[in-house]
Amino acid sequence: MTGVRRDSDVWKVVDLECERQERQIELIASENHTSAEVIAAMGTALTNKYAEGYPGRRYYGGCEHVDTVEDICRDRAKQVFGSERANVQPHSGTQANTAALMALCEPGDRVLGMSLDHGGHLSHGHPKNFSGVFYKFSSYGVEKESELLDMDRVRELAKEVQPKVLLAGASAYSRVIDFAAFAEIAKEVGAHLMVDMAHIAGLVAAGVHPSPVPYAAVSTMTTHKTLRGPRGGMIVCGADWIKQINSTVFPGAQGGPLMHVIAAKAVALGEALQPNFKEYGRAVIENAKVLSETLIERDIRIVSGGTDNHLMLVDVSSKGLNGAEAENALHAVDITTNKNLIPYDQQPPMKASGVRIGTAAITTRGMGVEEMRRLGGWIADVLDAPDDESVRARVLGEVTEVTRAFPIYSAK
Ligand code: DSN
Repeated sequence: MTGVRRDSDVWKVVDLECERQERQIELIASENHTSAEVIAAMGTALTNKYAEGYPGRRYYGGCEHVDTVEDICRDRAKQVFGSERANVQPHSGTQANTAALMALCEPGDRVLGMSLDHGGHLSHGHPKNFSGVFYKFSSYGVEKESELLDMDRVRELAKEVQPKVLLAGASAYSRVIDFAAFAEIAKEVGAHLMVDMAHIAGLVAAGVHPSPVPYAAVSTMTTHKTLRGPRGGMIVCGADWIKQINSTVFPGAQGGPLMHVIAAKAVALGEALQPNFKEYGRAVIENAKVLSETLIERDIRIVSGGTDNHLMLVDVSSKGLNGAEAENALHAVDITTNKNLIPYDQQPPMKASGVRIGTAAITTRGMGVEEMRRLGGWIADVLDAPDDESVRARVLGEVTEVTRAFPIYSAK
C-alpha cells in the first residue's frame, strides 16, 4: 500500500511543496515540521474507518483497533498536559473552540476574549466566525505603551462585561500569559475560564511555559504548531467538564473523527513525552530570544520589545514598509513569514504594519543560536534594502546554503 504514486498530477505538486519546505526557512509561527513517523501514521488505512462516538461506545462496528489508538492518544494527552481528561477528536483548533464554547455557555451569552487586532484569534469573537455570530463577544487588548496585557485592565473589563466565559490565549502575543491571574478574575466575576493554548501547547508540554490546565475549566489547542503533531485540535479538561465536552465535540460540532489523524496525534504526543522534547522547547525559546535581539540590534522594532515564547511581532513600519511588502521581500529570499497586524495598527489587515515570525519549525530542523544571528542579519539586510538585487542574490545564496545543511526529512 505504501509508496503508491500513480496520479502524477497530484504527486508532482506534493513533491514541489516538499521541496519548497526543504528549501525555505519557515518562520510562520503557527507552522512546524512533524516527524516522518507522524506523517506515516496519517498515510494509513485508518482513514477508512468511521468511528462516531467514543472508545467502547461507537455507532459503527469494527472499531476495536481504532478504539485502542484513541485510548492511547487520550492517555498520552492526559500525561503530557497533566489533565484529568482529554478529547482528541477535534478536527481543528476552531472546532475545539466551538465545542468548548458550546459546553461552557449558551448562544447569546457574553464572552470576553482577546481582540484579534491585538493578537487574539478569529474564533475568539470575529463577527463572521461562529463565535461572533452565536455569542456576545467583548474584547480586551494590550496597553498602548507597553504592548502588554495589563491584568488590572482585564479585571476592570470583566467586571463591566460580566461574561459567562473569560477566554485567554492568543495567536500573536509574544509574552507569558498569566493564567493564574485570569483564573482569579474569572472567579471574581463568576465566569468559566477557557484557555486556547494553540500556539504554546508544545511549550506547555515541554514545561517551558506555565500551564493553563490547573486553572482553566477547559483548555483547547491545535496539535500542529509548537506541539509538532498532525494538523488538528484537542481539548483537555477536568473530570467535571468531560461529559459536556464529549457531547459538544460529537455530535455537537463534528461527525466522524479522523482516526488516521488521531493515530498521528498519538505518535506526536509520544514524542512530546520524550526527554528531548523539553530540550526542543528550551531551544525554541532561546532561538526566538536571540533572533529578536539580533533584529533589535539592527534597529528593527519588536512589539513589546522582545519575546518570552516562540514568536515575535516585527514592526516593519520602522523600515518604511508595510507587512505585505516585508512578507514579499522576505519570500523572495526563501524566508517565509506572514504579514500581521500590530497593536493599534493603522493599516488594514491585508497590508498590516508587521510580520509575525516564529522559531518552532527552524528549531525542529536543528538550527541554533548561530543560525539565528545569521538569520536576523539576513532579515535586516532585506528589510533595509528590499529592492536591492545584489542583497537579494547574496541572501538567497546564504539561505540556500543553510537550509541544505539542515535538511528536514531528506537526510534523516
Ligand atoms: N491561523 C493560525 C495562526 O496562524 O496563528 C491560528 O489558527
